[in-house]
Amino acid sequence: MAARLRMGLVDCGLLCTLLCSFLMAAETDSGWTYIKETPEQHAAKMQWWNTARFGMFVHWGVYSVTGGEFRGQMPTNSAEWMMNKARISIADYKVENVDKFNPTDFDASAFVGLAKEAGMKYLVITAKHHDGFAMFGSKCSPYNVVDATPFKRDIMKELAEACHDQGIRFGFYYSQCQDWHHPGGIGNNWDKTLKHVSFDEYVRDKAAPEIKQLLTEYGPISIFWWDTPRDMSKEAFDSLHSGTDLQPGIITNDRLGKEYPGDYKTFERNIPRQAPVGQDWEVCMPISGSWGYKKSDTNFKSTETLIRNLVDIASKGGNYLLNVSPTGQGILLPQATERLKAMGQWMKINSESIYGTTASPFGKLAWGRCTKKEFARGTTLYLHVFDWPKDGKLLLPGLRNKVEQAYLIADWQALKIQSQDSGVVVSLPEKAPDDIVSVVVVKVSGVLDIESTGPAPQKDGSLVLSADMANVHNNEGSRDIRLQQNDGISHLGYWTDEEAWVEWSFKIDKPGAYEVLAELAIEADKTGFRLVLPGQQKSMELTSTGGYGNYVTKSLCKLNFDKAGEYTLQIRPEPDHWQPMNLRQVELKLQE
Ligand code: FHN
Repeated sequence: MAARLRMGLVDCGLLCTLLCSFLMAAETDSGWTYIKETPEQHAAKMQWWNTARFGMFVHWGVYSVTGGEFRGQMPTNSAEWMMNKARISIADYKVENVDKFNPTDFDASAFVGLAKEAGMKYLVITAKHHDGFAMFGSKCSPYNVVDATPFKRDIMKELAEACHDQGIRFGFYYSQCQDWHHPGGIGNNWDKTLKHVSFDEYVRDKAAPEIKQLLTEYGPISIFWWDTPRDMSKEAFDSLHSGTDLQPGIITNDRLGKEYPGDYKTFERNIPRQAPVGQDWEVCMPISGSWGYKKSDTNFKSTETLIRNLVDIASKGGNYLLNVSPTGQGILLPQATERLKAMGQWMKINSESIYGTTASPFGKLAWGRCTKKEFARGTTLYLHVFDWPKDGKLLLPGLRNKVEQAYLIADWQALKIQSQDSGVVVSLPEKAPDDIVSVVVVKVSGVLDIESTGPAPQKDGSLVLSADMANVHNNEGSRDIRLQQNDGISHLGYWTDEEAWVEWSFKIDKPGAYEVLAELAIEADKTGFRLVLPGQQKSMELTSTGGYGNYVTKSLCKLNFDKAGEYTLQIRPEPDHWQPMNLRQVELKLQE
């Protein structure tokens, strides 16, 4: 069958006005194949999102009534998983949680007002989490806040209106696969009263119609946040994803399933050391330990950590989706409220260094982070100083541009600058304007010109590529390579993921043959990896050094650098031969 263009379903009038501003689908013999937007369409759609940089995530459900507790039991996991972890029957969950959900203190305007005060530009809330309970007046399932609780109000409707009134972008989180209440949903293997039906019936009878309702009855929806993808049939994927065609320019994340990368990559709880290349991305993170309100959760991140996380993520070009957990009363704990207000105070003075900025043009900065805004005539650099230098000197390593202006964002105090071989030095006042992060603005003219400040060659031409100068390429999730320290010496550790790799960028001044030496510790009998340089690579197999703490310097091989210049060296695990190792440094020793 010749491919033919087909828009989304449902209302042709609505859809006709959405022409070409969102994903289109071409119907082919094998079913749906989504045609990605053009890069220009994608960039235009993401423009507000890439300006926002900061959003509020909200995990709120009937689990909040008991703060994750069930008849005295406190499951180990995040509170919204209580039904699963405590293997609670649907009947008991109804009695203990659903029937008691009555958040009479909930005030949508005040709630959205707090997000706005914190400097957040968008809000994503759990419309339905894995427990299957709809926090909106679902028309296809009575298992919802309007029909099944004493509260009887459509929380999603109230929040959608409050966000619209206050200029905050609004989005839904929807657990499209896991559903511990519907007999066709994934995940409930403990309640024997559940008479299972097919997953496709769950998609047809609940997920797809609820998604469609959320995307047609709650006004403009800017984000759809899928979660915990599982293998699904192509029909199921297409049925769920086609719902998003109902909202012009809606942004979706990467968690519908492997077929749909979505518009941006998500990281969870941890900030990647390096930004993913060529992708928009967001870190979601609970302000405390649990996503949903958990009575026993006192693990609130400090305001310093929260502000520095926001800065760190923005300096890598990503967004921070900070999660809060309303209680069964519909309010936030004071620990959360006070942190959000404090972040708002910081943003009141410094938000220009976050909103609409792009990633730092520098490598690692000893004193903090940098964001930037590029213009036709030049670039504005925002220097986020975590550690105020005692000598009052702030080095912008390798910067060659002419500096037009430098000042403190807090009070516009002009600052002296000096250009030197190592870069530009900004002279700072003795006292930092802000105890957590002080921002220095440096405006430079012309196209950014920054000399690589990777590892510098030593006098004998040799080079040390240390752990803390490595660019780490991790996959998302907990199996990350981590920069760790033992006895004050950094090493790359926890390298459990054979798809994770590291790389150094450096400059060779003296061409010639170099011996490659590595200082490393191997616990397993042996491990295999490759050294990769442009145009050449060498496979290595090393034997145990006796343990993760037993570092040995091993000669790996000889490499030729035919001419002086910039190079990159990668260390990549050899699939099926890899065993984790700790790596302190690689030395390139020039051979006489
Ligand atoms: O299982 C969920 C979890 O409860 C929470 O919603 C997080 C938020 O990103 N997502 C899943 C775990 O990755």
